[in-house]
Amino acid sequence: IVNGEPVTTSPYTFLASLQIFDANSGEWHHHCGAELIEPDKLLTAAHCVAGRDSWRWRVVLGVTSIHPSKLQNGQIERVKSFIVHPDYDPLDFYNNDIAIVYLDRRVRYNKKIKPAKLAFKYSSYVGSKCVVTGWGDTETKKASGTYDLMHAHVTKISNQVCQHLYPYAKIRRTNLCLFEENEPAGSRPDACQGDSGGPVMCGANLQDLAGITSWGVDCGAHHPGVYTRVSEFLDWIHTN
Ligand code: 4AZ
Repeated sequence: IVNGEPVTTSPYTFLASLQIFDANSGEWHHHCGAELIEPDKLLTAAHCVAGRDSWRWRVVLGVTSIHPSKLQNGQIERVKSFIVHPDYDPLDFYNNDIAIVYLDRRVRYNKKIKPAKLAFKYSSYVGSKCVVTGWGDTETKKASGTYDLMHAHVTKISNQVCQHLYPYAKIRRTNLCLFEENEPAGSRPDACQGDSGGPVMCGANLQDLAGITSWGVDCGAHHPGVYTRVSEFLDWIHTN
């Protein structure tokens, strides 16, 4: 997250750090965000997991700090498998950038671990503030991920405006875009690398899981963040 703030008491009780084991260092590394939707299922971005084995992955739930010394405060579960959306296309502007993560075991819900409420219908949310959160880079074009969870409040723009700002890309009904036009380039709150797969919350009290962080050109600069619009995938989510 660039130009955001640290999250102190987290309202993002469904948020997980999706982590991969690095056999060379013997360490687990944060790779993407993910959202708990059932005790043993999470949503993430397809581009986080497509074409990879599931055996060296885990999720960490119930923490704001993913520093290795802080993880005993949360729950850690191994990943059993992934289902990537069948129409995911990394060569077509990450079309259908959504995947389901299945866990080995069911996690126990508690005060810090609860499932997300999915946005249940196509809603414009245009002009309203949404919030995006994650452990990704805090500076564009620089590996600068954080152990402490960050979030940023960003205005939802229309797909039409978003398409104008991305003349060479295809912005679809299955996307939504966030962009802080009124801030100068460089100071705009935005998602960044490592926030992918994480949530966009919109609506009353920012309680609807409206989007999943997908892609963008740079962070906090001249281009909106582009997200997978969850409400367009409810049928696929329910059948999987
Ligand atoms: C990424 O590389 C990424 N500024 C995610 C979001 C944005 C840019 C890049 C949006 O995962």
